[in-house]
Amino acid sequence: MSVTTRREDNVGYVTIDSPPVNAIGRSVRTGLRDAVTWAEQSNLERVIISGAGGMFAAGADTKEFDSDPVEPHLPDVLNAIDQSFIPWIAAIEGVALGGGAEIALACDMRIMAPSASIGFPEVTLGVIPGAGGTQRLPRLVGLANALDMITLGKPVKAQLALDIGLVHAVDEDPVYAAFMVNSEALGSFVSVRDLPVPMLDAAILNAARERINSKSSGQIAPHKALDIIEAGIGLPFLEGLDIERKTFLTLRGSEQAKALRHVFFAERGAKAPADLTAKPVELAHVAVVGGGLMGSGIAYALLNSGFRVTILETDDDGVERACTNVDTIIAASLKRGLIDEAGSNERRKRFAATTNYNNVSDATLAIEAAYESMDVKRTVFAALEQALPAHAILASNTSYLDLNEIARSVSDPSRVIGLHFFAPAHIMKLLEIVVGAHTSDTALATGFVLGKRLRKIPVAVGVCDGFVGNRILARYREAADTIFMDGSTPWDIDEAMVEFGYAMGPYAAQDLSGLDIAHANRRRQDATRDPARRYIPIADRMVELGKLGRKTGAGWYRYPGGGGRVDDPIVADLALEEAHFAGIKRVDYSADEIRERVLLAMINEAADILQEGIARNASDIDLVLVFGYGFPRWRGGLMHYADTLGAKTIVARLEELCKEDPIAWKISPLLQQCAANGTLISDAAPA
Ligand code: 3H9
Repeated sequence: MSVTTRREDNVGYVTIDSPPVNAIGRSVRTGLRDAVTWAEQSNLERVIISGAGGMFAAGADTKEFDSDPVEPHLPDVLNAIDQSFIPWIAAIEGVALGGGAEIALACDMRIMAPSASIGFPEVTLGVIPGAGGTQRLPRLVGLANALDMITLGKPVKAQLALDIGLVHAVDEDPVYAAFMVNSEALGSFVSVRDLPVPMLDAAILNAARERINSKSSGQIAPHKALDIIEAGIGLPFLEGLDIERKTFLTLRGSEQAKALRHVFFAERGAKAPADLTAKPVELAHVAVVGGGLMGSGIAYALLNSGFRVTILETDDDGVERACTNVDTIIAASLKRGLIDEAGSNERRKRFAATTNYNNVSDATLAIEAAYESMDVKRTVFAALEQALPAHAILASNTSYLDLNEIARSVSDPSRVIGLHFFAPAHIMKLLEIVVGAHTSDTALATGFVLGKRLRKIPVAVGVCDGFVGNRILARYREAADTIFMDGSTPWDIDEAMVEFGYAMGPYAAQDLSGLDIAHANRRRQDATRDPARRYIPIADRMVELGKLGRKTGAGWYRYPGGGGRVDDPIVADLALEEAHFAGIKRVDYSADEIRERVLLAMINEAADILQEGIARNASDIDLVLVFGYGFPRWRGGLMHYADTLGAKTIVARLEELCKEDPIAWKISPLLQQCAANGTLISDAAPA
């Protein structure tokens, strides 16, 4: 019963009822097709279509995209609605997305609730609208608006939908409003397909093409959407519909669409494990230790989710700095229209900064974001143990330090967990939840609940140097530095990775975060580094030269006058020198070779991470890389990408690379197993 029908007098009510999001699968399509026949046979005066549970429809059921399309097909069902002699009115609450929005476009009239939104997010799943969206929307809202909505995939709110002519009215009760529409007015509405096509405007098309090139580089679907919209302008409606359908079906089976579907479902799967039944600690007041950029970002994220927050600092200057930092974020959010005046005042009321640990005696969670030093952490945790209630959870935001050692600073280490945020903490979606040797299920459950309340993507990870994300990042940089020293330049490596789909390459990214952080890590690792492992000294030379990145005006690149980056021949010379000292004969790597080496190094490390149980599964690694480290979403994450190469191919290539350096390229046993068994890396589980 995915679609229900009922009549009251001569009005028919058709309700899409397919929880949780009214996705349009086969049974909904069948139900809608039958509803058209029912309405016509019942000789109704009008049909009002809405969605159950306060949600119109979330679009096609994307779970069906992995199998062949099955009749009835949505475009045919919508053509039947469109051509019906009974007027249909779409009453939209919640969201009308993708195929849901296309249902609305096939109706004669559309009414939205003020809080509802409507849009065509198909390109975010690597496809284009496949049930008339590319042909009906330009007729309804004009070329520029249609290109914006379809190629960017961003839904619009009711008021904007009204302003651009996408809907006829906005009403608190759209179903009742649809019932009240005057019959004469209803009869005067023209079906969207019969509206004139917009003029072909080269300037608008070129602007959209440029925007796609800059914002959606590497992605096929937005370009295809533009092409089909453009082609539709010169074609009769049904012919336009036909090329749209063919393109939709081709894209549906493409690698990019599969990758984007994988990330979509992995994101939704990022939740507490089903067997985690412990009750989380109740959270109302959270203490944050340290009001630097990370601590204040965490504090703001907490304020945004309704918590009372107190930042703990060591002295008055620290308190003042913390207040200024949080205030700056509040003011920026206000300026960007993310919150209003009342919201900013209310957040300020829930915030305090102090040096007095007694002020957090009712906090049930503390998140330490202090300086990355084990001594500092030990002192902080001992103080937190004294100040907070005995059941409170004590979390560290450490990026690299051993959580188990931190936990030893308190008498009950089961209270200690890692909550690794990514800067800026109020914006970045990833949250690594670090599970220590003694972390209790209560602490873990609290971490997941917090992640959900902060609307982040929580991923449980185990303890090791760098956890999942920074450990792979370290290998990424090591591989890049080796390529640089042995025959390339930072700018060639950056360009190769941007071509792969990263917004910026490893060197440009490091210039942003600063070379000193990785330097401090290398010094920390000196004592435990395998002495037989090749060490690339160029980054140390950079620090000696004071080239720490953008903040010093020069890093891997130069930033003359604080402006855009330029290649730096001095940096290129460092590699020549070091290669000369080491007696290395440099080679000229192609962009493909650069990408291959860097990505294989990351995949190999990630496979070890999975085998060691530092990550629970391959999808979690994909989430970490996509949401914390800029790995292109449309490649599906590192492990999904690895499967597109295939474990056999990867291992064969790693065997070649092993001949160059058997330590750096030591092949992960997990990859070897997958290659030998012919199984997917994404299906592999920790040993
Ligand atoms: C399309 O329409 C193509 C057409 O043009 C052409 C057709 C011919 N399918 O996100 P949530 C599941 S392409 C299947 O946590 P929220 C989701 O996996 C489609 N399942 O809730 C989760 O399952 P679980 C274009 C779907 O309230 C549960 O529903 N449409 C779909 O935070 C709850 O989801 C889109 O791209 C789906 N389409 O957000 C919209 N959508 O509980 C995609 C959701 O087992 N969807 N599920 O983990 C969304 O943006 C959000 O889910 C939505 C709700 C805003 C609707």
